[in-house]
Amino acid sequence: MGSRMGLIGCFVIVVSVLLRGATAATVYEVGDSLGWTVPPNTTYYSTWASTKTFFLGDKLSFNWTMGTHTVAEVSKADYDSCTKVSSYIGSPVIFTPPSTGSYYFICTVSDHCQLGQKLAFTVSAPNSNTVGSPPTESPTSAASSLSVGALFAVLLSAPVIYFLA
Ligand SMILES: [Cu+2]
Repeated sequence: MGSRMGLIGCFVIVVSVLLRGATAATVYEVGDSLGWTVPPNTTYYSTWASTKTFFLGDKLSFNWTMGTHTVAEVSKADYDSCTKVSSYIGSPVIFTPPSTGSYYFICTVSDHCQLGQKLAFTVSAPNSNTVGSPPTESPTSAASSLSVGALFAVLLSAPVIYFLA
């Protein structure tokens, strides 16, 4: 009875892992551990964004604990010229992109934007590996199905080990 429950439990875990992989939205901490602040260099946030792929449904969390900052969504022109516009002032500011496309954010406090506290990123449609996507996405999906397969094998082998012991 106990081993049967174990098998069912493993099955439930595998199914929920598979479902999560298909539908989970990611919450990105802007700047990771640095948060949203005046960065050590002016390319900090563009470098940060370049390491991520943002999909519709993901969220970006602008967090800061030190100093005074704002979060302002601006046009590309205002992003480039650090134009001061109306903005959100409380931390954290959680932004959920409403559609695919490019987004631009700056801090409007003092000269923070000029010092590099600005973020530009592009949001893609989920499952965008249909039309017009670069073939470089294939290794990523192959890798993730590999890891799911490995997890599957580990979970399925667990009850067997239990029986032998
Ligand atoms: Cu600032």
